[in-house]
Amino acid sequence: MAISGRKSEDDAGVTEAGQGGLILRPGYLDAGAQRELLAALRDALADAPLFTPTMPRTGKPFSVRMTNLGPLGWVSDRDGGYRYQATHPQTGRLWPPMPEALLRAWDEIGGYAHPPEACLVNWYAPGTRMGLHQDRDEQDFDAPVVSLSLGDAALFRIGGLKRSDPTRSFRLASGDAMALAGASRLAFHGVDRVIAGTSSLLPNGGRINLTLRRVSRSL
Ligand code: MD3
Ligand code: FE
Repeated sequence: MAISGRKSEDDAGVTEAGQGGLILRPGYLDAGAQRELLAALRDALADAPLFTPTMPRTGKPFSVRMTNLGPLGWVSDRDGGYRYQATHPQTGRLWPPMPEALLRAWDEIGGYAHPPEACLVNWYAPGTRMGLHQDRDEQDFDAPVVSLSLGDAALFRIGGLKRSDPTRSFRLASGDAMALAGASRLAFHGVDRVIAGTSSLLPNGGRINLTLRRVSRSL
């Protein structure tokens, strides 16, 4: 497809004033672009299968399963903790490349001069949650984080720089894109729940979130 996934220009991005740097683009990927991205992901997952990260020290498994695309991938296990590395923890192979549609989303929504280095693929089986956390394993907090959602909608929650700051929540639906920059980059956030039956993209339900990140500092 030529310019896949671009809806018309008039569904302009929503910028949250009170939450500096949060940009929401509902319906960024149309149905065809969602299917194309899913097909590319299926190929990538055949090479870099989903794995279950475990918590540093305790070894408690995450409820979300993950894999990565691009030069670096985010991993976690009991002994090594949270980190980025170039290889899949189980296969030892390099992560597959990011599909073109993701690089385009990074440019269009993130608008950052340097390319993304990691695309974390989160797989939420129906009923899975992700607790409130900050993303701070990167060196470059000036770069935005760009997220794309596929499949069932999620109730996403975001607060401030302290865990105790007030939060608000909204739905992220299949095809929605979001960028977090500036003050939002280090905001606490999480996924309260996945809302079954809200998308027919994935035949058995569930949700995929793709998070594009810059890891290294580029001066
Ligand atoms: C807000 N993923 O992988 S994506 C994560 O839906 C993560 O899978 C969620 O939080 C998910 O770390 C949320 C949107 C997102 C990504 C990074 C952020 C929101 C963010 C970083 C800072 C603030
Ligand atoms: Fe996060």
